[in-house]
Amino acid sequence: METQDEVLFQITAKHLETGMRGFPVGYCTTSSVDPQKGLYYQGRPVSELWNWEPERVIYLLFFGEEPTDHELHTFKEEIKSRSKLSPEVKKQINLLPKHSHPMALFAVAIMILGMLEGKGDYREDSMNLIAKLPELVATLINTHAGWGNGNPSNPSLGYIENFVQMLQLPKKEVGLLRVMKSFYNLHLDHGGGNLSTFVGKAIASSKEDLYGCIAGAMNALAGPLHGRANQDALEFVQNVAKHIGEQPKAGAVEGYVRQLLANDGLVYGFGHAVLRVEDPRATVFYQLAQEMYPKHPLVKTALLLRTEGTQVLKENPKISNPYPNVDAMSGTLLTAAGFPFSEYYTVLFGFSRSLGISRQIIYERCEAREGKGTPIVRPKYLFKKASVVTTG
Ligand code: AMX
Repeated sequence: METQDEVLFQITAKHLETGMRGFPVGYCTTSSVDPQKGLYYQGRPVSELWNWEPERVIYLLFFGEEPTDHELHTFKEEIKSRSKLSPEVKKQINLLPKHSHPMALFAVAIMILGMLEGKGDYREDSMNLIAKLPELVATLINTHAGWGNGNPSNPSLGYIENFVQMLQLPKKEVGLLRVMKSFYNLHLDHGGGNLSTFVGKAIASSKEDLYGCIAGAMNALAGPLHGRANQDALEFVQNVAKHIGEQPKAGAVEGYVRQLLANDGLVYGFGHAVLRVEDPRATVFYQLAQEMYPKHPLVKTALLLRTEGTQVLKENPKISNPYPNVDAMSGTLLTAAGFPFSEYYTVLFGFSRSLGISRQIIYERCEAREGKGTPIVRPKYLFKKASVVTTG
């Protein structure tokens, strides 16, 4: 633990307008991100627990310890008993405009849930939100995609099992459940300072209720530099594959990336604000894809991008991290597993991340500073006269 007078970070003028990169602002009691080793949940590397039962990982993050079999059973029952979405919430989700991006619907759907079922208690609302998200997200995707009402909820199947069976997919592949479970487990939390989590906690510092905080956090996640990178990364891999054909070669991939960067393009799925190595979550997705779908043309392209993309990005010294991040392979893997609907990828990310954000909000509102909670967020901006903007 730090001593009260210890200098943790020095802010000089060069740190202004850098997105607060690396400024320590508080404690995170769920997870941490090491630039060289990646993500840890409660001190355990995600490489150890990505293929656990999702409810076990949720429990670990929420309560700080791996559950005993009895504790896990009781927790599953608790989630089951809270899981039903009311017909009114479903009706309102069905009425939302279908032409918008699903992330906009997701944020609004969370607000609707809060309006109709919010209790105004962070712990209670978090547990209800987590329990109801499988049905809420399945309802949202089914209605937005025009796939019909989907199968009724059956929480006895298991948390992600129930979610997948509620999706009214045109066709279900055998490997989808395994991929969805690993996707869910690996997106649950990512330290305290990632944008959506920080935004959620900043909103909570005004004592807004949990639903308002998570809806705001989802709007932050919706941006292409953050959560929506998983949708853009798949579209990027598809574009590369379209240009270089179904039998991709390293040289062609390298040439494509080089040209993209020469035109100031972004290599989606690469780079990170904190990590300085390949994201261990991406490593898991690469391994799964190689094991489950080695012949899929997009998998082959994404694997070539892993090496060639990194090589070309390394040549540019301004890029702090030339390695794949979590989004580099997740969409390609979901596509190979029979879920090629990229506009829903960020919703799947948010479905999972809502857990970590909710738990961190509980800490900041109900546990930090001996239960008093952290004060309202209020950083300082220095006045600077803006240059005159002329119109017309
Ligand atoms: N392709 C092209 N240029 C890149 C790049 C990439 N993958 N990653 C970084 N750069 C550029 C930046 O745009 C920046 O350019 P500028 O100086 O002209 O503004 C410069 O390199 C320095 O950036 P950085 O310090 O390396 O990264 P950052 O902390 O500012 O940004 C991130 C991190 C993730 C936004 C950035 O790497 C990026 O835009 N990557 C592509 C989008 C992406 O995959 N996002 C997902 C991130 C994970 C997540 O939240 N889901």
